[in-house]
Amino acid sequence: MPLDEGLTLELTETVRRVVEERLIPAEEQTVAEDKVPDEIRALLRDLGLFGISVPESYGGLGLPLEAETRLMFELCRASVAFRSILGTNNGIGSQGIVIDGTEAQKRHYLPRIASGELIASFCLTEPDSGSDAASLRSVARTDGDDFLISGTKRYITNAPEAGLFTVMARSEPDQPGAKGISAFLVEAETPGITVGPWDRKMGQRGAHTADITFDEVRVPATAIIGGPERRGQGFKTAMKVLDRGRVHLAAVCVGAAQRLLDEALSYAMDRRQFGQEIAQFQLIQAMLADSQAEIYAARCMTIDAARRIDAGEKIPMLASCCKMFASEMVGRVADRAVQIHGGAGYMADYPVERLYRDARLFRIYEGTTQIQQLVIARALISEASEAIGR
Ligand code: COS
Repeated sequence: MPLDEGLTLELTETVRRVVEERLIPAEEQTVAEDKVPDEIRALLRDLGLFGISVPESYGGLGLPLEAETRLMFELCRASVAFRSILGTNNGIGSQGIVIDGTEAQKRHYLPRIASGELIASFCLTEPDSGSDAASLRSVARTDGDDFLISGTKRYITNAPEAGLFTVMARSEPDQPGAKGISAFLVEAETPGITVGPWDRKMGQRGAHTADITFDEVRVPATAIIGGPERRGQGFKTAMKVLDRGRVHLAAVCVGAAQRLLDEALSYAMDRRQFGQEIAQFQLIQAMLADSQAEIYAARCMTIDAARRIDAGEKIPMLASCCKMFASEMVGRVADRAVQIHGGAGYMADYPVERLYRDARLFRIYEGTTQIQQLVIARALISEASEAIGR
């Protein structure tokens, strides 16, 4: 049984308080050290936030996606680095197991993922395979009953901390594209794995990504998500994981945008020019109002999509709509927040300078805006073709 509504509301309220009292005050330290402080990590673990989406029967909170998105609206008012340390455990690192895993895989991994003891990462992207995910070149060669995985994965979130990788690799060399790919559960301690230094990024300091190389990493056939019978089905697992992840990410964007608007409003009500608070000027008001309306729109879309997923609907097209709209929206809100701050918005003394850089990634990761457009348009054309019998 998932947490009941009262407890979920209580948790959301607690997260709101923790954001104000602990997370926002810890942002500067996180940036300076490029690392989320250990005590903050422990606090988030104690709240159960590493297992929001893991079913209760496997030690998680088992929240429906709608409740998860509401939590993200709150949590992501603080630097998204805090969300990032638990994001893969709730999303791309665990959902492959939750959606397609065997009972044994669920029992073995999910309780430790939910508690935060085990960090789980998702390895799809490669140096030569980003948007065109089905072109990935990592191979999983059979060797007796085992597979030997070789290849390089790139920009892997939480790789330096991870104990478990979901690795998409080509197990069927004669099958081109998506069909030849399997999803493997690979423990970080397995010989042959090298995690590179963490990447230097434009923003989101404290959230770590790194390259990983796999050199003949031996795993049994039972490491395939769903077991040996799901061999060759890994791309579909990855896409299903991303559908849910894109709605989660839209919620992250809503939270980040709300923070930017809060900062902009507070500055506008404080800053005086031409004899009055700049918030009294209609051109400033227009920027505030546009931001508010767009945040509200993204919030409604995200909740609607989450409810549909909770009800068992398959909605890849709507998930892409959410991710595209919300990530583009937070880009516009960030731009206006800097504009409202004027020269101060360009200075590192004010949080909007950093939040603006942090927001830039949302339009890129977990599928660029252009990939979301492609998914949306393809779905429209396919539905219309079916309707007219083409
Ligand atoms: N759910 C289930 N199955 C899906 C699916 C989904 N959401 N999307 C695609 N599939 C299935 C298709 O049905 C198809 O199976 P069949 O051949 O049996 O019909 C297979 O997967 C291949 O799909 P498709 O032909 O659409 O693959 P493409 O190579 O044309 O492209 C895109 C798919 C571009 C949408 C995909 O590569 C993508 O999302 N790229 C972005 C990757 C990304 O987000 N990376 C971010 C880093 S990971 S955090």
